[in-house]
Amino acid sequence: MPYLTPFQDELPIPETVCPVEDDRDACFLSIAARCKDVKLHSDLPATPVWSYQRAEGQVVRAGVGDTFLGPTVEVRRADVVTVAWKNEIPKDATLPYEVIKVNSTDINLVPQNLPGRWDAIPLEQDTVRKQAHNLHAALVTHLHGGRTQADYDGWPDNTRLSDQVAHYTYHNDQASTMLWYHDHAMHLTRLNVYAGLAGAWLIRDEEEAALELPQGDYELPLIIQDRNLDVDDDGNFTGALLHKAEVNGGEGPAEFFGPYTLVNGRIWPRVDVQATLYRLRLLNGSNARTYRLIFLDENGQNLNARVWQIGSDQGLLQNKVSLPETGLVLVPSERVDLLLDFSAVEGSVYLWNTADAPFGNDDKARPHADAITQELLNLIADPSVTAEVVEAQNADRRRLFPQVMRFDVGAPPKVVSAMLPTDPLRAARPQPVVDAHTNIRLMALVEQPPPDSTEPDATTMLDFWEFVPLSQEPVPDDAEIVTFKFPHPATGEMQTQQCWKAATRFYDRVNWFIHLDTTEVWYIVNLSGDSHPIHVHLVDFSVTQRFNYLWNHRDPNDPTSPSFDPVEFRLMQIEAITPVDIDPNVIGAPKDTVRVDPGQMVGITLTFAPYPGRYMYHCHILEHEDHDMMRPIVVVPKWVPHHDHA
Ligand SMILES: [Cu+2]
Repeated sequence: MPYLTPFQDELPIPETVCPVEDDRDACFLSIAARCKDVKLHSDLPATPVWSYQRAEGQVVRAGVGDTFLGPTVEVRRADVVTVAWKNEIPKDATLPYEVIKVNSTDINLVPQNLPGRWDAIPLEQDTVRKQAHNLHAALVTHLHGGRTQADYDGWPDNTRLSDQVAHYTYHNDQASTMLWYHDHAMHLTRLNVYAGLAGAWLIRDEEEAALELPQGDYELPLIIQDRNLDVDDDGNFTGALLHKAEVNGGEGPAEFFGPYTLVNGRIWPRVDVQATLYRLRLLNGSNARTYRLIFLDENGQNLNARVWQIGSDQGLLQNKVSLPETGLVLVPSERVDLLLDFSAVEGSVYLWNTADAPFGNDDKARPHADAITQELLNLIADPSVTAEVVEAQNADRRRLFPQVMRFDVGAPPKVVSAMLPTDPLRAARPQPVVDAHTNIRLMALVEQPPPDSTEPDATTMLDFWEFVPLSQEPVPDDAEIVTFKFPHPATGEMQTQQCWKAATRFYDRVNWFIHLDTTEVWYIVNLSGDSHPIHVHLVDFSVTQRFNYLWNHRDPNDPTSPSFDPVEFRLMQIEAITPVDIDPNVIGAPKDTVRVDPGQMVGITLTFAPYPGRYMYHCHILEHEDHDMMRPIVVVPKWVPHHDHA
């Protein structure tokens, strides 16, 4: 297996750009998607990628090094900015890497851990791989977490082809936070984002400024992603990316997990920091991988208790919380705003991942503290430890390389300006009213086996099952009816609601017409075996409920009970049972992406404002989003008449 040295390359930082004002005082930016060759590691040949690049904009901070990530856009709250999103990828260019599936016959090897096309399904049997050879750039940009008018939200079907441009206007009227922009094209999101199309978007406001947080060189965006690499016939890296997914007789998840962890576009980078307080803006920009992150000193001591989280997806927490020693879980698209004082540490600080992929938040799979320390000490003693050695340490073999990056701590700065802020970090935000009249919506996450799992490249579909109460409309004769039992979010009283399964795929009819300016509670039931990051466009939300549940009186958390399989079982009933603690950094946090663990039913409270229009909610595992774990919603003013389907 070809080898790359960790912590060899300096951490790149994308340049920061602000909009330019034109003669009518409008703020304007132009960002072009282009082909580019970039180093992912200094020992690799250059990698062909697709990359967002500044075409027009004011550079307020130069970047460090080269990266495929787009510029970091920085705006003030309520700045109205129009971005020209240009597709400048040549018409004849095709996706700059291979998309392969592996149907592994050797249970002793985990294909996702290995570079190269070993054991790939032959080209003639792999439909997607053939399609990818003829795949040109059809692009549409979504600003994740943005309160964006529906026309500019990046509806997946509204793509722009080569030489076409979309002018999207963003009002940015929301609390200071780090959003991110990325491609959102229908059935192509996983491939376009994997090709490199992503970047950060910072909103600044007075509330944040009042905290006098570390800024400039002391504020680091850290965008974490995983990738796999192609190799030639001699087993050497070619530099090209490789999108490799496991499909074992249709059982495979087909999610992308790669062995190499990149921060800001570089594999296992290092960065020089001074012995002072830093603000770290983390984003999990991976297609599918969840990280469970631990900061370690060079003796392998866990530093998490000394790292403060001050913000979440949608802005500042009211009170800071320290990171759990068991690790900070970050699902795809989640962001955290951290403060770490390097003056209290000597030598180097390592960022370590302890999560398996796929991830089910199973504590039994969490490595013991001693094992983590040993991993680090082994790597420091011999950075060339082969994959086999590391692999042997991971009994589950679903986490090949634990290292993410390294911070090398130098001297303190001459002037220390930033201090740890005191609580509360911000004023309390108005709480949405949840009462007996609050509308409750029910949905389930289901892994649907492919209709013909004998096809070599058969892929599991990931569906949202969307439910509509029987009381709401006449139902078809063959409707699948499911009884839900759950505590009412306002009163706590057990409710029984009979619903029918009204949609499973993206293009099924719209069911959920949501009144503008109203608050709803959504209960999301995870019937699958892995955690899913669920994202709702337009809104921020709070995670307000978390339960274990029974399906058809069976307990999904009981290992002796069969797991739910939609082919084998007809879903009759879901019953919320024991409450589960919400993570301390999620309680009361402004969120736009929520982790829903297997065997759990999670409640989120959301208020739909300020714009009407057609939006969507979806799983942010991009392979799931592209395979129908995505549904449309329509936000509509109360006074607009509604004509029923019936
Ligand atoms: Cu999912």
